[in-house]
Amino acid sequence: MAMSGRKKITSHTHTDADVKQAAKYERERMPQSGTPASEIIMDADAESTRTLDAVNEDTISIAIVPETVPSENLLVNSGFERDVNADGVPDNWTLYQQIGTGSLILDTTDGVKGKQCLKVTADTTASTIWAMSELFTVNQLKRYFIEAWYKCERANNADVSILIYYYRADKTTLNEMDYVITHGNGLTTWQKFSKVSTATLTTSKYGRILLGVKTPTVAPAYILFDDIICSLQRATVSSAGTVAASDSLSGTPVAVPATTWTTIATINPTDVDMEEYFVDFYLVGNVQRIVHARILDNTDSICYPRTNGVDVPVLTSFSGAYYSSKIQLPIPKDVGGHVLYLQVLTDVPITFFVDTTHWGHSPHTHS
Ligand SMILES: [Ca+2]
Ligand SMILES: [Ca+2]
Repeated sequence: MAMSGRKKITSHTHTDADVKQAAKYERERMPQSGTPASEIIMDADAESTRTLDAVNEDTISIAIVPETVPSENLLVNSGFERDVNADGVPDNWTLYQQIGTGSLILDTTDGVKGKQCLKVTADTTASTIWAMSELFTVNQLKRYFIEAWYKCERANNADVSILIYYYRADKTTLNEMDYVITHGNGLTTWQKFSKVSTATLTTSKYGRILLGVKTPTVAPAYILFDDIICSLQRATVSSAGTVAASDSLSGTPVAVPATTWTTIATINPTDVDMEEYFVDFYLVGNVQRIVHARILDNTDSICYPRTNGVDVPVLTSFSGAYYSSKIQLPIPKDVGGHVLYLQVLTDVPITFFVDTTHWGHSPHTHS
């Protein structure tokens, strides 16, 4: 996990070699261009990142989920440099002859990056021939950044096609598809095309990229592909998409019975492409007491804070003249579109006023 590299950077005992190694590690984890994670971690914002890590890992040990590391390319052998079994076909890519006949081979004489690329050929003008990637896991309603380099045998042959298939949980039932480009006109020089695709159906659990030659105007025809990216979409700049929302102090007090987790505020995050979410809340109670507090992600049926799958509610002490307390709870994942409940538990009945502020954060970026 990237966290091990990040911990090394934020240590106060690291050496220059450690920092260089960790920075290299972080760069290699980000196949897309943009601000390397290492810059974010080591620049002036490092203090806030370190504080967050300390909260997550050391104080309450919230499990880090994949969504919180820099987005990675979900494709295996995305540059077509690997052919371990030396059969002339790039490993991890499969021929799919949807209509007619064609072929899928390695081209060892060209490529936009490295020494090799993929060559997909359609034999006739009726052929639709694809190279299919391995399956990768997708999350419902999340956005995926797809980018591909391609170079056509013939210019303006109306044959460039790239799409993403989304599958149901059984990995075989096609649930929805999204064309990145279809019947596109390409050139005989390397071109790049990119798109953000959304898994719109909640039942879409796996994805796969298809690179193809679709019913070319003149045939046979081939298209070269190289340096393909499909990764979870990130914000365009750090914390882009953040929408801080503040709910004014509740005019209606909420009566919380003893020994029952009770919802005292409902939160609807509207941010997009964030990696983590924060809920600040200010409670005023009519009893001087210690209470438990947590966030219930009602969409995922998971409570935060949590560690190793176990809920770890925070304790807060109400003291002072107004029996008040201010708490911040981090949620280490993208909860955009989810419904969050702020809940408290007490051993005696208490009536609360609550004021919440909440916002998303995106420390890693996607240019
Ligand atoms: Ca390559
Ligand atoms: Ca092979």
